[in-house]
Amino acid sequence: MKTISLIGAPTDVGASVKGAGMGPDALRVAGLNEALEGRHLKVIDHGNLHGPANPWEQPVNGLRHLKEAIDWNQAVYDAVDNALQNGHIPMMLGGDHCLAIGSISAVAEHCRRVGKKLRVLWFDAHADSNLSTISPTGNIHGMPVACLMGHGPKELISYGGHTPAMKPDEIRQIGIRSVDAGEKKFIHEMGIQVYDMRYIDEYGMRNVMSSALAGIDSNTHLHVSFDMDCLDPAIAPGVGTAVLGGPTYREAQLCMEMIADTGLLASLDLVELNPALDLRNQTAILAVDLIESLFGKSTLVRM
Ligand code: NNH
Ligand code: MN
Ligand code: MN
Ligand code: MN
Repeated sequence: MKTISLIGAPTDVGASVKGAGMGPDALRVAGLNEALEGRHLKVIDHGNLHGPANPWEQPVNGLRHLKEAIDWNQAVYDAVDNALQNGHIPMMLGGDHCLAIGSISAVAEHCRRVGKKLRVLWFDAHADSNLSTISPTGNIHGMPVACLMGHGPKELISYGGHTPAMKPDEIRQIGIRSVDAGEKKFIHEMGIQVYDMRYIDEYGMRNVMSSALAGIDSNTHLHVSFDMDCLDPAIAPGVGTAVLGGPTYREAQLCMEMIADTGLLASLDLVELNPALDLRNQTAILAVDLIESLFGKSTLVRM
């Protein structure tokens, strides 16, 4: 039986919209633990990590709340590292997406340790590839991909002791539809594979997922970093930075089911859920529904 380590990281220090810090508890209220147990998984809920309060300051040198982001990511790194060393599947419940820096740094370090290949699927409306010099906001939740590729403040790019934490060919971005001008240049320079919404429209989600999963094998550690704002705001209103025109419910389910079919999912981030902007916890309930599919729940009738 697989064991899931739930790691709550209740902070919004990486954002400028308040509320993502309530995400972990909203997911628990929506029945996350019970849903996972229903998938025949053992669940260890480690509760919520502790870290600095959000000072709600303006950016300094293009970075908002750098010190707080460093501390939160260290706590996430340590907790995810611990779960992986214990052979568990860490599920980091954000919190804003800056926390993926610590989470994926720990995952990448684990892969180096055990000799596994890493594949990260990054579901998001945004590219999260900003640098302090080009970010229009200074919000660190817009920078985790750049940090993981070794571009960012030194404390944020060296958690595992290896910089860059990961290589551009280890990540696939899916659902992207809001990219800042500087990010576009960075993505092209790095050669990151992006399945933007236009690509999804033209080729269909099935082809996108087949392509995003191409090349994985039994020695691959599959990590999903799921920003709830990836989804269309019509079904997921509880996010701080909603962007029109995301994947539908069925498209999102297909993504989850195709990942489940690989049997290789080994770690997960569920981030950017903002209960303060949600309607009767519907976005958290949707997240739990999608996570069930990610762990093999299926409506398939065909044999
Ligand atoms: N690109 C914008 C920024 O850097 C928005 C980032 N917001 C997110 N990213 N929610 O996933 O500020
Ligand atoms: Mn994001
Ligand atoms: Mn280590
Ligand atoms: Mn986003």
